[in-house]
Amino acid sequence: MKHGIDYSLYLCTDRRLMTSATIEESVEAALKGGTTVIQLREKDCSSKEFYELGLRVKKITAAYHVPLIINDRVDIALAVHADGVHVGQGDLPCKVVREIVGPDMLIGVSAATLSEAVQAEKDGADYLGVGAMYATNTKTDTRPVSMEELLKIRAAVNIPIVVIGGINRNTLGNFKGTGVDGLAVVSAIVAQPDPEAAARELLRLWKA
Ligand code: TZP
Ligand code: MG
Repeated sequence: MKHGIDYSLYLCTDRRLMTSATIEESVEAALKGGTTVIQLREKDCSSKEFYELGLRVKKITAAYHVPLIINDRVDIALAVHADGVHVGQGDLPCKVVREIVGPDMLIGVSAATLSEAVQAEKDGADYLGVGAMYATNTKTDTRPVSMEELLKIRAAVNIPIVVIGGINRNTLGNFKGTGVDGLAVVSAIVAQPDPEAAARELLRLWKA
């Protein structure tokens, strides 16, 4: 699962914003719409709940042959046999995560600057989440990333890049031709009245 991943449409879950009754329904709708990577992002749940949810979501993503990435929690990623783990600049350092998870698990790193991006690649990251590209209400502690910085990052690293933060049907066109590998979204899928249709439309517009 680690190589040949399609990063085109990368969904981060958010139970506070979702229009679906459950995370599982939200994920499955996104997958039906063609979402290519799922990141399970849980901020306020117990380890046990996160673990059990992770096991249930893993079954769903596996049925669609789509990688499951766990946000922040290396222990949960290992426990549910996720395909990867995603860490921010305030989480365990990428180098340490690599020592823990071994060579085969995907590691994604959030980067908002050129130096963070270069360091992440050096430390064994498999892909980068770069943002926040635009203002977003989904996450409060974001740092803005300019298009200029994104292009510098793209030129400096060889690993795949997904852009995040305010990515939706109106903004995605700005990333065409930038060399980024995909779009990472939260509200543009999970908060929509029809998340499946929303995912399908984002993918269609991105590929057009
Ligand atoms: N990291 C940087 S911005 C962000 C995260 C998790 C939230 C993106 O949410 P949305 O709803 O796609 O703007
Ligand atoms: Mg984090």
